[in-house]
Amino acid sequence: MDNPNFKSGFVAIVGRPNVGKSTLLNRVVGQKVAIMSDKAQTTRNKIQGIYTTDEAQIVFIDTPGIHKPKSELGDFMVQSALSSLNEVDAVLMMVNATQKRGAGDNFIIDRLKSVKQPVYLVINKIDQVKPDDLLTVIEQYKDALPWQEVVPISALEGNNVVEMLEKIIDTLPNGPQYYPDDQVTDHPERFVVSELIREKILQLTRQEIPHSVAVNVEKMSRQDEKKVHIQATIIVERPTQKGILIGKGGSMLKKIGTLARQDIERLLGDKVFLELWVKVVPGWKDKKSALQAYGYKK
Ligand code: GDP
Ligand code: K
Ligand code: MG
Repeated sequence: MDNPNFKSGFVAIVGRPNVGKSTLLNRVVGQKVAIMSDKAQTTRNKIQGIYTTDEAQIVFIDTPGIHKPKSELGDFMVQSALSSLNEVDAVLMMVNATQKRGAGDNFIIDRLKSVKQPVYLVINKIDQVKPDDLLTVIEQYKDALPWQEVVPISALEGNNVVEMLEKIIDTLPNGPQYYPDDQVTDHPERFVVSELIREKILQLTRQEIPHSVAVNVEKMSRQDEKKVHIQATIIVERPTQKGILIGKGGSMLKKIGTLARQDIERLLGDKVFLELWVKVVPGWKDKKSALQAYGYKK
């Protein structure tokens, strides 16, 4: 039976890099869909996480950090973040409770001034601050915009997250359940898989491999009932980067593959055979056609 009181809507999460947007999304949907890293700019595409209860459904859009573009790819990121704000029912502006309000926060606040939908200020990482310091942070932001609510949370530990979701649901319009109960993301599994591989590259190679690395899942097919065969290409800009990624006797690539495979197996609930290749494409991130081929669409 259709529930006429069912509420639903789309909610964008904005905030500068590393405030905890992906962590919140992962907590809310209870599955690893947006990659996490202690480095900035690991989220490039809009990733939707879907939260469904008996009464409501929230479809989250995890936007890349809004910041001044440095390349074609950077420009894509800003455009994608800004355009999503005009298509949603509410916006969560996330800030870091352990840091002072800075230029990066102000840049985003300026852009939110034109948003008509309710904007919530979500102060994250409260597990790391004393109550008095939290009050100081609230003081810094409370008059910056006509916030719908100011909500302190810990995305990592879960403090106040359910309460925040209930507040959001209260202001959502009545509407249909857009996605089935068991769906947590509308991105094809391929994209999530490529993001999991990219996450391992960034974790294991530290500074040597820049964020311009791309991962393209070429093939994903079920070999038999219990095994999925995945073939993916890692794209870098220089031969030296290729060397680092492969490592001595292939050791680095093997490490990346093992860690990524474990995460992918958890995601798919199946055994996985993962085959990784490394390819050099000079200057790929400034080429629009390459961006499109690797799945970054405007
Ligand atoms: P994003 O760039 O905004 O998506 O940020 P991430 O979700 O990737 O988080 C960046 C870093 O902050 C990661 O190391 C997270 O583990 C950490 N982090 C996120 N939320 C919290 C939190 O509530 N408390 C603490 N202590 N760390 C957090
Ligand atoms: K990040
Ligand atoms: Mg992120």
